[in-house]
Amino acid sequence: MCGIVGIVGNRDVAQRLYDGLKRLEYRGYDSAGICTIDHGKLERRRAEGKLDNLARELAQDPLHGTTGIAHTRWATHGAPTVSNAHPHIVGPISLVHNGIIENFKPLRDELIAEGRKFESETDTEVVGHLIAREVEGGAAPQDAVAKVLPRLIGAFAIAILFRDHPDLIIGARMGAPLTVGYGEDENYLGSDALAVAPWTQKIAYLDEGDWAVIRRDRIEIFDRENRLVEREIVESGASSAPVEKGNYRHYMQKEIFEQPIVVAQTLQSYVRPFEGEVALPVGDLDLSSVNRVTIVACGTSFYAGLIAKYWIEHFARVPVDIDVASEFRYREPVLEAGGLALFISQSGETADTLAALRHARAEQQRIAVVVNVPTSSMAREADLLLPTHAGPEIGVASTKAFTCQLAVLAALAANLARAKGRLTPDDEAAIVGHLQEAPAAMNAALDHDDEIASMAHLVVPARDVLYLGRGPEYPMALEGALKLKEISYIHAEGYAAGEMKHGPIALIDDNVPVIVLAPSGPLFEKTVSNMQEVRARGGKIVLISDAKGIAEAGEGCMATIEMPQVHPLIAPLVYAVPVQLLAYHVAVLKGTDVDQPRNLAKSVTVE
Ligand code: HGA
Repeated sequence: MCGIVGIVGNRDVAQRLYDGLKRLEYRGYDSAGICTIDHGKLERRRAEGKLDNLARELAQDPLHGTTGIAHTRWATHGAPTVSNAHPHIVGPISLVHNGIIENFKPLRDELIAEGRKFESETDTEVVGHLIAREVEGGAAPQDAVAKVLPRLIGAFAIAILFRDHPDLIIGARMGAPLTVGYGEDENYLGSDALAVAPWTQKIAYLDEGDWAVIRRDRIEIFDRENRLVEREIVESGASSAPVEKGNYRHYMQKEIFEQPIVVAQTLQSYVRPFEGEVALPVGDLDLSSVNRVTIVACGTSFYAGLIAKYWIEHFARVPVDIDVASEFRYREPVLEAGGLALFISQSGETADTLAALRHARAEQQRIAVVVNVPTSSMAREADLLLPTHAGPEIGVASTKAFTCQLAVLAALAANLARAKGRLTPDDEAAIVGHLQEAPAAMNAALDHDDEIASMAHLVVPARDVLYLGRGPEYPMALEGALKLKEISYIHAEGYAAGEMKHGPIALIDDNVPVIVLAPSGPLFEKTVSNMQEVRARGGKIVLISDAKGIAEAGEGCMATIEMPQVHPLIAPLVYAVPVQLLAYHVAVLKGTDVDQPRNLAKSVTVE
């Protein structure tokens, strides 16, 4: 979500801070701002909306100064207005914040009772006042921060500038990521390694409760007990090259088309095609002793987890519980010690999923994570790290990270099945063979792009859309509906095809397109029966199936989209493609902001 960048530098920083924000814009685009210290004054520019608006402000009225902080906001408290935009300035200090201060109300009441005046509706501003109050009372910056941090409840990463200390930024984290970067005669801070990648590859990740005093020539890190600590300095490996769109109109489109390659790359780490074996880097984690798997994730990653439930139960015959992360912790799940808890997240920073991981750890679970950022908090806290190799995903609606997650999860299901003695070597070789076919089949699905683009207009006028599927195509139906909601702003619901008649069938009329995902195979006839029930009530159907399925059931449909004939195991990877392309083309026709849809942000670091 919100992105933070800071530089304690040896030359003007505003342009570089802006460039840093550009790299973080996908995290939030409600507003953006930069504050520097210039000749003993805090100077700030802020703008509502996308970064281009801030660029215009900076062009009209440039900022100078060699130390500064910057922020791109995804609003939680207070509308996305200029007055709520960060950095906030309170007397002698300025600060930016990612996260939520849960006890902001009593703190604000306390500060207002003392006569302090607030300029924004944010939770963040209370932190500014608390620190400013200490500094105005004569405290040194470090003492002020050490005094205030224990009063904050919630999740935060903050960066603070002190007007009277032009060579200083203090950063702190609790529940939201923060990184410090080591440069030549300059030092940096960022909400992830990507933010500081053009300036340094030498970074340290702050631990929970850490705070860092960053000066031009040194960085000191303190833990939550205010003890000076060392945190390992690592090579970030983050690319400093901006991710380009190439010949594509949108990042999302590019990322959809990258899927065959990145899925193939991901599979390379998990299968040995010549030996016909799956090969997970399980280390000393004994999968044969796993008798229950608990999967926890949010959004699209949750749907990947739902598909994995089908696979793990089918192949390994190990029961799987699955929860959305925001519910998991609070419903007091019963977890037997030694169980395997599996967390799925593109960023590896999703606040709810990370909190759920820590809850599972406290309940003596073994922790496996599927993440796309191998340096993320979840990756660092896992017993078993299963990275996807999707590369940076910039489009806010997840596409390639999702199919790479599916590739890893299929390999995990097979590995678990082998460890449980449920797979013969021939079965295993067959699974590996099917997985190896996925990239080519996804390519074949992409060949239908033009056709999908030209039928998208059938969906554009709809106010509501239903997606139906059975088996692993049921979670795909949920994902299809989510994609439509996210980027085309059409209300869509995904349903298990057999569940239609228990309620949603009442919605059917000729204004509600019903998109049916039905690869031919064991569940095909059943899904087609449900489709007929829709048709009998005047429903307009888009059938996504293979040639055989379309030949059997395509007649009378409003449209059909033909997929290659594939083994049921890889059907979700292949059927993800038309589902994504359809949402994409509908969104383009509707003229929405495909890569940065309203109200959404990538990397959801607040609960
Ligand atoms: N609560 C702060 C920061 C929001 C945030 O971190 N979003 O990711 C605000 O609303 O400004």
